[in-house]
Amino acid sequence: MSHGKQFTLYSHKGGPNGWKVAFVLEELGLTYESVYLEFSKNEQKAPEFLKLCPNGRIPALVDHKNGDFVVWESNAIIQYIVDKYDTEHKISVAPGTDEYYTQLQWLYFQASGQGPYFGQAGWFMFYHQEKLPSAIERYRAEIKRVLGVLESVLSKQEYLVANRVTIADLSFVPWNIAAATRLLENFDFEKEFPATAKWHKALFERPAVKKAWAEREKVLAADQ
Ligand SMILES: N[C@@H](CCC(=O)N[C@@H](CS)C(=O)NCC(=O)O)C(=O)O
Repeated sequence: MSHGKQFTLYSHKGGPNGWKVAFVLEELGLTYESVYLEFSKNEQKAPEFLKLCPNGRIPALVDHKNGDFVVWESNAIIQYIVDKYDTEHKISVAPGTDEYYTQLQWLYFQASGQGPYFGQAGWFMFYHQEKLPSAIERYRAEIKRVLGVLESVLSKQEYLVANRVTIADLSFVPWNIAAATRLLENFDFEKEFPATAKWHKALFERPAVKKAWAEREKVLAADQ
């Protein structure tokens, strides 16, 4: 490690999953160096990266303060970060409490219910070699279903856990940006899911989230 920062974050400039880790590191003021892998060169499947992350996908995090400990899977990464370094529970709840399992519940739901389905919508819209309208329709319907689940809860409470922002909320931000901006057609977020849109906007306006997202825009623009 030559950069002198606490963490190395293996990420991708465009892909949503690395950015939620950046949000959490920024929220906690932890130092990190991002290494952006090039999917066009298949760097995420290169032997050096597979040694860190056998799944061959970003993100992966190396904690240089903890003997170069490596963790991958974005929600496992953010759970690791807060369990170890958010001891004041600024954006997390205390391990072992009931709320901790509610937080875990939303993190599992994000990783199994939001990420893969929103990702498949993107795949069938932008990358699949054939145009398969039924597949696009299926995953778009699933996006709306997931937003409906969030709406049913957020219309009764401001945040998912403990009445304040936690990693559970932050984990949904990158894919909800994709839903709001490019995965759905003729979509009026505020009208269809008002409480979820309000929650999403509040999260997106947090300085840590804005800072990480501005970095994303900067590194993407540099490639143009
Ligand atoms: N469940 C994983 C998903 C990771 C994932 O799908 N990452 C994408 C980028 S956002 C990736 O690395 N894609 C490259 C590939 O599949 O080869 C997580 O949350 O970390």
